[in-house]
Amino acid sequence: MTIKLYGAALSPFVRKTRVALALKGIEYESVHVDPTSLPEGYEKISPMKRIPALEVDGQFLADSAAICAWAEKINPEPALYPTDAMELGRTVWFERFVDYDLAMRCTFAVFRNRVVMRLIGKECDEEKVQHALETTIPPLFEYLDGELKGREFLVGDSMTIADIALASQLVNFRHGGESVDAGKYPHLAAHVQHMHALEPFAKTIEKESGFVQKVLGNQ
Ligand SMILES: N[C@@H](CCC(=O)N[C@@H](CS)C(=O)NCC(=O)O)C(=O)O
Repeated sequence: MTIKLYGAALSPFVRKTRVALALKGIEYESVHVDPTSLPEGYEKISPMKRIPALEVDGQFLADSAAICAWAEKINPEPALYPTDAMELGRTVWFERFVDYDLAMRCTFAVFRNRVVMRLIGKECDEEKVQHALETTIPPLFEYLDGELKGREFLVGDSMTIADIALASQLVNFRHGGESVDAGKYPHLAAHVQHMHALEPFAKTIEKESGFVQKVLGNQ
């Protein structure tokens, strides 16, 4: 099987996919695709022209959720999706909540302004960042904190794709110079600390942080 993963470093969705593939021991070739300057014909690979996308023997899959679901079937161990019906439903819900609602605020408001804008030579809209930090992020963190109370993982007793998706978005929050306040959200802060210390997150964060610091230091 020839597998190619199209994407770029710093994308939380690409990182999520890479972590899942690494945990499952699925090997692939990394193809760098910058979403701001896509290769010609990329819409054939990803109809909405987003990263990540996967190519398997000439067939394509777009979206991190689709790629991770594929990986689960290709290599079921370690299981990242529960077998119990309600637990599976809750895992899919948290993955979606994190990839859309949390991403909108932590990645597309905070990280994009603080890091990506600078990377492309534009101004950071700090007002947007502050609005996210003060208004739109707190209710989501509160919800996640409540869900993690007394638990190591979001669903069941082992790591699922929901934990990986959450930890991946919070890497971008961290690159944006922010962290989860352990005083306000102790359970969420403990979860992120635990997840970010695990491989392959730890090494990835170290590598990416060096790059982000360089970008920010060059301003
Ligand atoms: N739901 C998608 C989101 C992917 C996504 O938004 N990727 C960003 C990079 S972080 C992208 O490609 N943006 C370019 C665009 O939307 O035009 C997934 O989970 O893969």
